[in-house]
Amino acid sequence: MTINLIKYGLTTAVQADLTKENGQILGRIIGQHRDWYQVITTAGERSAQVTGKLAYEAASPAAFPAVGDWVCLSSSADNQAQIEAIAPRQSVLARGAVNRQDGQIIATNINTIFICMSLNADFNVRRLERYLTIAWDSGALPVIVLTKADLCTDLATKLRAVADVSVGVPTITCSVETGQGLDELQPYLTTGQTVAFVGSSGVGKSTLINRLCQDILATKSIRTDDDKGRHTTTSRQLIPLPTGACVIDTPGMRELQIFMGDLNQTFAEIAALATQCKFNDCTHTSEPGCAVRAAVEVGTVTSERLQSYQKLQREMSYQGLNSRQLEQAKIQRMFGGKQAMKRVKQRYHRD
Ligand SMILES: Nc1nc2c(ncn2[C@@H]2O[C@H](COP(=O)(O)OP(=O)(O)OP(=O)(O)O)[C@@H](O)[C@H]2O)c(=O)[nH]1
Ligand SMILES: [Mg+2]
Ligand SMILES: [Zn+2]
Repeated sequence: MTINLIKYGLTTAVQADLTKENGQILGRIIGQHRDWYQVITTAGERSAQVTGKLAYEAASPAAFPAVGDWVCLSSSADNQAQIEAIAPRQSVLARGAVNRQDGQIIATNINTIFICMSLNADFNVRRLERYLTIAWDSGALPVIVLTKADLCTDLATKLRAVADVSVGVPTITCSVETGQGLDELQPYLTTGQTVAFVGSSGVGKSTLINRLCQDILATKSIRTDDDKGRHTTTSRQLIPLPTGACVIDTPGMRELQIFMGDLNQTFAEIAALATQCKFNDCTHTSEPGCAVRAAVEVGTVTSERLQSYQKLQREMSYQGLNSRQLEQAKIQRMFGGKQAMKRVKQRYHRD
């Protein structure tokens, strides 16, 4: 059996970037489990572990392979495949800061991120802002995929709410029930492309992926298990599509934490207004001459939007702080200023 790795997203750029040593073979991580990886190679699927050297030298979770990585494999004496090296990553989608211990890579080497959100119960633009922020930071292109259009009765209102927080991001409205909008996904699903599906649990990511597979599989009259999409996804996996692209299915994340990400891109209008605030370091809370609060007052920016921005900004400002510094930053925010901080500390010391 020979597998054509082009179906798994191999490009000449990847090949040029990778330095394989004698005897090593090329593979792509298609599944990640507790302590082993599923890797696809021209000779088929292999289960593999990282070498002791790679694990020993790893300074953070980012040093370990993730789904989407191109890797160099070797075989040990007992024919167990070993991951010796990871090729430079073209893009990294992550929650948390990947150079820290609590960071987590969701997928790598992706061209497009389908941020999936359903048009019924799950609809929440505040959550969309979070996903957009980590997507902008990944190096891949975000696309908003609004699912379950068949269950939506106020589409125009919801589309306006999405447009308000996602200037310039392509938005596709679709339904697996009616087939609406599915063809609009196709331009992102051509040969050599890797697309990651992210979004809350139950929005229909796996159902959509199954449908994208089945459309062609059906012409080959292969039946697949109809129920497959109804099961919640438990691990990330990379799947080649009949269109030539490959997709990464991910489990819905309950609470999407961000410590990094380009807020100024997600909140472009607030960033632009902030340049007109009287103070450079204006927090848009109580400073005089604040252009952002002025905009909230006249209604060009909603107060929910400003609150969401400030909340994410606070999360991000904690990035890179250790737990003690984090506590201090919180106390500082609660009590304000250095003097207050001093008083709080003195009180603690006395006790
Ligand atoms: N009415 C309707 N239901 C849909 C549509 N797409 C998916 N569903 C249903 O939504 C439910 C959840 O779909 P999944 O594909 O498992 O959701 P998921 O995003 O993969 O969820 P996790 O794997 O838990 O992250 C299933 O019962 C689907 O049948 C749609 O377009 N319309
Ligand atoms: Mg799923
Ligand atoms: Zn301001």
